[in-house]
Amino acid sequence: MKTAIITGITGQDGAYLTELLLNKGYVVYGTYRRTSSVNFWRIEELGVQNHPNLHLVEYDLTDLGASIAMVQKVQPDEIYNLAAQSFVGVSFEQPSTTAQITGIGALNLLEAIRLVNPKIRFYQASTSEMFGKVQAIPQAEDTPFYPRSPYGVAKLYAHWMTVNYRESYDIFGSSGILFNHESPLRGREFVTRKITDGVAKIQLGQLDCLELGNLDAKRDWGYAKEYVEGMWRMLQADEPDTFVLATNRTETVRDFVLMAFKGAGITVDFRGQAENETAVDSATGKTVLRINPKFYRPAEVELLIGNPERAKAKLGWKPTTTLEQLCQMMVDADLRRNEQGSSF
Ligand code: NDP
Ligand code: GDR
Repeated sequence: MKTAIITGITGQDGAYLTELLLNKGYVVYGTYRRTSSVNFWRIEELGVQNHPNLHLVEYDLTDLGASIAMVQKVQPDEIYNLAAQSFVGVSFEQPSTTAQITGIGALNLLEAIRLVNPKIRFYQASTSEMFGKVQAIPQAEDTPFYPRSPYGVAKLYAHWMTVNYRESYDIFGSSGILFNHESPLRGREFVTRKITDGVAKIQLGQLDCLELGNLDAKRDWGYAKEYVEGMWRMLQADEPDTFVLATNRTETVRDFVLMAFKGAGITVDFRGQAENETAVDSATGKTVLRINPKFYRPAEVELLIGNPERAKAKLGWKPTTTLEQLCQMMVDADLRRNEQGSSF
């Protein structure tokens, strides 16, 4: 029976990975931060919060001493570092906090592994945001990095630290460069969930109009549940490495808006341009989407599309859920939640 530490168990990926590892017979130590109102809604929704092999550990990634103590106490076989200040928009407002959590936080865990037991396998949640400004299409493991946000820069530091500890201390540290992955458990601040939640509320008469920023940004969106399987495969491989996980399909935010409205049975037409663009319900003539410039970012990542060939060849990993299926799954979940008055 293997033991794993998952940092960030209250997040989307933490919840799905917890479910996956418990199903595989692991003992899981899932970390969460102390706050005045900790929220375990995701692992509750997956029905794993009371699993006998799940232990919840209070832990803050920015504390080196706590990192060493936790690794010493748990003596895990594997550590999955999913905790981060993960919202790109907020990283422009809080660059220093983001650097501490998202960048130095990973280093703290690597140091803990080096000092306590260098045989522990380490997964670092790296991101397509490290590619940032387009240098190649599609982006693969050898594409040059050009991050466009304090979040992307902090993640790049953590990525290179993982590579450096692999090369310097022979630590099994793998870095998964994951492109956007979504699900009904996605936080509502991220654009796909914001859209599906807003569309569901509009359908149910609980909201008049959705407000978004840049509709032209293109993203390679996959299904989170499939991506956590890829994380696990990376730590079962013979050698540590860097892997891209992506679908190799890219769509605009506008395309996702259309898809979500369609999924809720509403047909919309886009009118106007740039900051004056709107979407109108073609049956009622009501404006159901407008642009709010406050959702634009100081620097934008315009186009992401990933090449997952290495993961396919070396890990046997490939995504199967289409964007249409994913979007419909999210719309249905948000229709159900909003009908029941759920606040998540
Ligand atoms: P979420 O934002 O849903 O979850 C982030 C988790 O990190 C939460 O559990 C959060 O806790 C925790 N956390 C934040 N700060 C700290 C801290 N100081 N100490 C301990 N824990 C902390 O992210 P996702 O699940 O979507 O993503 C998982 C990881 O993968 C992140 O590192 C993200 O940057 C990365 N990633 C995500 C992608 C995606 O498309 N989802 C793509 C590529 C990379 P709390 O609930 O208390 O805030
Ligand atoms: P991203 O995801 O920045 O790619 O980071 P997000 O969903 O926040 O934005 C995607 C694109 O949509 C545009 N956008 C908006 N975004 C938000 N959040 N809200 C809006 O109203 C809005 N309008 C337009 C954005 O400008 C952007 O271009 C996610 C996170 O999960 C990261 O942690 C992860 O590393 C990357 O995906 C891969």
